[in-house]
Amino acid sequence: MEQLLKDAQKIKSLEIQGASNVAVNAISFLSNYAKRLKCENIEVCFKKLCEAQGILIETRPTEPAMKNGLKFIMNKLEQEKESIITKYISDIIEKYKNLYYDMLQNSKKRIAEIGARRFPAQGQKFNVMTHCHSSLVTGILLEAKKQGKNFKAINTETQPRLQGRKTAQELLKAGIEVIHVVDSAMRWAVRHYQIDLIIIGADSITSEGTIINKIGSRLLALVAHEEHVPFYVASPLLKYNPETNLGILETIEMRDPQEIWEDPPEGIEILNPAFETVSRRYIDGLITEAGIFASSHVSQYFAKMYPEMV
Ligand code: RUB
Repeated sequence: MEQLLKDAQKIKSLEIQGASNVAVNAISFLSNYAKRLKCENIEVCFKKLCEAQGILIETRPTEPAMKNGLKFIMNKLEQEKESIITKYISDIIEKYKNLYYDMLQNSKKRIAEIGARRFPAQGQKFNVMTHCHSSLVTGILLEAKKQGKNFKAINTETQPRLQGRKTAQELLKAGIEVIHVVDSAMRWAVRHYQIDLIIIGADSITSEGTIINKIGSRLLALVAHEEHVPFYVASPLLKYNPETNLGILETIEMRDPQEIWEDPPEGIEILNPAFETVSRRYIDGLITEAGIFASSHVSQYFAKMYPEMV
């Protein structure tokens, strides 16, 4: 358990960051934990695995791709419980971990292909903007670049953890022209660079088609609305939170105030919400592995593609 707690801390502390990355690592941590487990019988094994699942889920409250992945593995295990031989339990977990990993990777590839089609043909100028760091968004931009499309990327630094620098570095490395601005310049940048398209990632999607992403995302969506710039969200369907369909509200993670001000004078309340909602009204399309559609249709597409996860 000690190693699992250390692994969980890597997610909690943001050493491992970004919804997809968090999901991939969390399922690996569960699988590695299972390999280290020594249990006398299957019941004890299940109890320990459920405990580990709970610890991992609690690291980041707004991450359904992780939660869906862990639940996918545990549900599969539950279905096969009667026939499992205790010493082979880790092999079964590894198998379903790999299956979920492949689902995420295949989605990512497909989203990159679909998203890149939104960029005009080679030769035409195009300015695209993003916020924070999303591997789905960088995947689209890298694919567009690979296809020889000509564009500039404008990105925000993303306070307080500056994930925007990661985006800027990845794009630069791929030879993409990057303009990096402070978050409060996002409105200025949209107008100044006459942005043609905005794409952000998502941490969670609710049954109404609201997306939850890094704080600042709603501001960018409102700017897009005001300036008539198409606003897209790139996300695998696996970030849909099926519990929202049952009336449960998605949780917005509040992070340590020290990320904002390490040593503030006494008497100041500092709040550090990690994420915020963007209503479907401001989203022109959700770019998923099933295609581009209105975010309000997410639950139907999710049920169609991943029926056993509903
Ligand atoms: C990262 C963030 C990203 C989404 C999507 O927040 O908001 O836009 O997680 O990432 P944090 P991806 O740094 O707090 O985890 O598209 O890679 O899944």
